[in-house]
Amino acid sequence: MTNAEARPIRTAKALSDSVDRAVAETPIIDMHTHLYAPAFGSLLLWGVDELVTYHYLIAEVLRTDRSVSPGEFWAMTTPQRADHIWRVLFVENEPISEARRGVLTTLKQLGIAPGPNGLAEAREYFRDVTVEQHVDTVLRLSNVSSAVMTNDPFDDAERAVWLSGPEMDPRFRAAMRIDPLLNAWDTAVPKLKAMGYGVSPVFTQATYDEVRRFLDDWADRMDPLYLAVSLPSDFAYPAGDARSRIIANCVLPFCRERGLPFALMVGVKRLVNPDLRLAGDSVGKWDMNVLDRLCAENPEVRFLVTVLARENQHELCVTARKFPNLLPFGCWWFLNNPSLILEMTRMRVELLGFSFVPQHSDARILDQLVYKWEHSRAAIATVLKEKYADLMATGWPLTDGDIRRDVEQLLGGNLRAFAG
Ligand code: RAT
Ligand code: ZN
Repeated sequence: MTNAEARPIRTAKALSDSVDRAVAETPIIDMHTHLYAPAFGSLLLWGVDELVTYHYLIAEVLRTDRSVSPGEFWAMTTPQRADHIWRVLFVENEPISEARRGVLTTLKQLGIAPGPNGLAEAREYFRDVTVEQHVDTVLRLSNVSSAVMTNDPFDDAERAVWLSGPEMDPRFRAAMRIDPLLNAWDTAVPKLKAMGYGVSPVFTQATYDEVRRFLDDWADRMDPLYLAVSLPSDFAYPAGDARSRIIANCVLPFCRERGLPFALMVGVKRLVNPDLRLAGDSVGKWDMNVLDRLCAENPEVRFLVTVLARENQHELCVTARKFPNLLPFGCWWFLNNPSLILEMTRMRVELLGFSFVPQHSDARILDQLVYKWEHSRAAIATVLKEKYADLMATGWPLTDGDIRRDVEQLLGGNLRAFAG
């Protein structure tokens, strides 16, 4: 630590500058995205047409211009969808929502003047950009050192890439996602069989052994940071259903024996409006007694947990106070809005100190890293300034070095330590 870093901060201005510097300069481990390393080819979405047709914006355009039905919208090509969304959500209506502002923040950072011509200018910008160049640009602008992917061995296109032995860019890390296994056992069975695993729809020891072999094989191949699943708001455990049986007999032993954290993302209501496809999911409250039970019964398994309902956030913090094997993370999906990030981050600091992961981007399009992190960094910095000011009011001698250490924990260190 230099002398300046060790000297107590004395003024509000010095505190504000110190927090801004630490939050801007600390590289981020983005622990949940839907991005892929370039070796995955077209699975990695990037560029302005993808950015503008993000499913958060699709939900907004279909409610803003009801003259275009979902069927008509889906019949369009991606550039046609982008033209439509740009006209309706940016030109004819104020681009004031968080998802729309996000597009504008990204364009601004890429040096494209925001305004009604933004889409055309951005298309011009992207004309000669390669994916490798763009990965470098976006990771530099967002100061993300490592983006964790969402890797689904049940996905045919993705599985083919893994089986071809791709050259992995070390800036992208794997996370093994097993939604089909836990949420759709009936359809997982034929897929597992086709992959060479001798499972049967009824649960026998041989079926459990084969599911376990599947998990081990894919973990060996992917070297994931954690195992993950998205679960509905009515997720119950133990419940006597296929999901509970697989969790108890395959997933928990697998995580325990391999030392891999189990990430639970809970609170989705899938396809409340199927016409909207990926944009048609909603949110529901979860009975978090289930989490108490999972953490208490499995002290040697580490649980990374994010919950989608705002109403579940306080309980998640309290539960984390009880269980050191639980690390709350992120302001997920409908919670990734400044007002809610502020609320949740304040509550988490008050209840947990700095022992949580404040945010993940959930970026589906590479370019989104730029805005999702610029907006989240601003909210995190706001909360830190308030909380440090309260701390300094007690007379505690806070230094620049302390702030750097804390921010490093929040933006990467906590995950690194928890995931080993
Ligand atoms: O945030 C999203 O884009 C959602 O559609 C989901 O992908 C969610 O984050 C998930 O990982 O299931
Ligand atoms: Zn996600």
